[in-house]
Amino acid sequence: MAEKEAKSIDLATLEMIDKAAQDGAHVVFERAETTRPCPIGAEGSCCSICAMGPCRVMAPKGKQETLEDRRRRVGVCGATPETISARNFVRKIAAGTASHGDHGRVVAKFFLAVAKGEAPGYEIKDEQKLLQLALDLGVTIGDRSNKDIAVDIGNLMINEFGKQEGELLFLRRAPLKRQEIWRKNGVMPRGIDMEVAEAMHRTHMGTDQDYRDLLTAGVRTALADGWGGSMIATELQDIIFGTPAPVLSSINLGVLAEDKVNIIIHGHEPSLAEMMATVCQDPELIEYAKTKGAKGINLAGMCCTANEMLMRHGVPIAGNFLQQELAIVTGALEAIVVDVQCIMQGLVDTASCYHTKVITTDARAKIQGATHMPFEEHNAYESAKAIVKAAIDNYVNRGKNVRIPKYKQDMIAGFSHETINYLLGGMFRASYRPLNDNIINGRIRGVAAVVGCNNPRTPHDASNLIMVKELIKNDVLVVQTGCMAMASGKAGLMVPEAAKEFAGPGLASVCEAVGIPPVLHVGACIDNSRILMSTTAMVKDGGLGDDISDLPVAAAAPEWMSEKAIAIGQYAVGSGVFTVFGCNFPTTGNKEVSDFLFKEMEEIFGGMWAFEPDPLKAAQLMIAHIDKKRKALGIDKARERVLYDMAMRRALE
Ligand code: NFS
Repeated sequence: MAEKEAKSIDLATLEMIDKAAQDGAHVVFERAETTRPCPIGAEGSCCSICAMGPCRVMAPKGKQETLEDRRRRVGVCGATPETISARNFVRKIAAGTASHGDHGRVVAKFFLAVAKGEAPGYEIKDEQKLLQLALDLGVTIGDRSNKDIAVDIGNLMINEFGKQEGELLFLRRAPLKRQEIWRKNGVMPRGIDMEVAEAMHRTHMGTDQDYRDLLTAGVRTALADGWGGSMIATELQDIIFGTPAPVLSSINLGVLAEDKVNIIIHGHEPSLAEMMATVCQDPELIEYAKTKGAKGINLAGMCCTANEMLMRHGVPIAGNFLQQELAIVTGALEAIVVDVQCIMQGLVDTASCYHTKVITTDARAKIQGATHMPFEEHNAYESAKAIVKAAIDNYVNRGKNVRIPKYKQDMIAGFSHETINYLLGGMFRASYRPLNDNIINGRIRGVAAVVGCNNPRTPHDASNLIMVKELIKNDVLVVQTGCMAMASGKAGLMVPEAAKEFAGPGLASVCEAVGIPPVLHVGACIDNSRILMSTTAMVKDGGLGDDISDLPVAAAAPEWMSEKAIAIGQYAVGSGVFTVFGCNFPTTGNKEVSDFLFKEMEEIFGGMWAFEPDPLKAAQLMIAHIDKKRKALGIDKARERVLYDMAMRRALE
């Protein structure tokens, strides 16, 4: 049992790991045992960017290195371990930024198509957000139609990707002091694609060979993700698909149905998912499913697409990253429909033991052995319908070897930046004032973002749970995205009742008054841009300093695995946030590079990285950082509960 628990703390997951073993199906948990990580690559000490290598430049373990040995510990070209480590790190940032950016680009082009009426079945859903964005971007509103305004916005946003000079438009949303820090250090991103291309060039053999310069340039690349590609994706998706508002749904493999056609949609870009949600309610298709002996169609999500559909439609979530193959192992899944990112190639091999169809839909992401059914946005309804039909046709092939774990849990999702604003301040005086006031009076100690992936190198969901519980127990309000949001959802932390059970008295009293859980689901990974907007709103509301780095906030990715997570970490740090990663860290082989990330960055950017694989200790580091910021703001003394009148509020500012 102990060995089993080392794999996951989620009972549905453990049950399906057992079933996979009985069925002879291979899954990630088993592969992680047979394929051990390469210790040289893991610490960032392998350079494989040219054919003179790969060069391995590990420091000798446990003995003092002579100066001469140190001089010789370089790549064939003479690249030092610092350069190699920094290059590897920046390449991860570039890959992560490229992924979020490419997602943002597809959304921007799609947005323009919707605005022009070229994407039938889609429309502008959030007019208020459209107009707000027009104001932010300086697009004329006047008596123009929403469509015309949207066309201008679409063109401006697409231009952000290929721009060659100037600054990305959303950067001017940041606190002024933050913008000054970025300008002073030369890290204001210009065009999103340009930053990625330049990062790839800088890290090419024989180009930038000063690790501090490389890592600083990496901040610019990463900011082009957070305040660029990711933010563009979030903003435009909200306008065409709707800005999330709180919605109740359920999560875990138990959301699959015994007697219906089960379809999981997995990946990241929501345009297909949106249409799938509509098509699965088509009476004609439901009737068709009945002709095959099913009682209906059951759609569920996996990974970040799941977050998107959950927030906007209440579509249940089948699981997070490490559960994708296990959904097939239930034997009850007719189709897993995927687009881009975080899709394991192992799905196809797992599916070979069951009847599940793996359907790829995006021209950029095909998988050998899967069925490719292109999703065409200009013919969205019909292409989604063909996919659903293929799943229905597969229902008759479902075998007898079906076991759906009984576990599922209620959760509330959809706490967008706008929603938090309304919930706290009310529809007519939307504001972060009550949050700031509660931080100042000490009921809420601070805010922590716990985000990112699962990683089979650490027990599935365990670090998240330990960290989040420790934070809320200490009155830290937690906001979550990505697969970590799902981990907390499964554990029952995303319902209002969790406040009473798990939160400290101060946080619990605020949650009770507002009617929110102590752990807020903010969205998919690209929606970490919502957290940037929330921190900015906290600064602008006053009383907590004049920059993001002054706020009593911290961030963490306790079970991260993807390059996107590194890009997110770097833009959080570059935006002034203390950010701690668990599991492992890709620069541990080099002290100089780690020192830059963990210490020097604080002097330059006001935020810094930390690495702490023990989630309890990591939570304590976050709390200590929050307390440090409270002290600097002069709000560290426990305060009496006082009702603020206007004069007092002004005095606070
Ligand atoms: Ni984020 Fe989403 Fe999950 Fe990690 Fe993957 S799904 S974009 S990368 S694994 S949180």
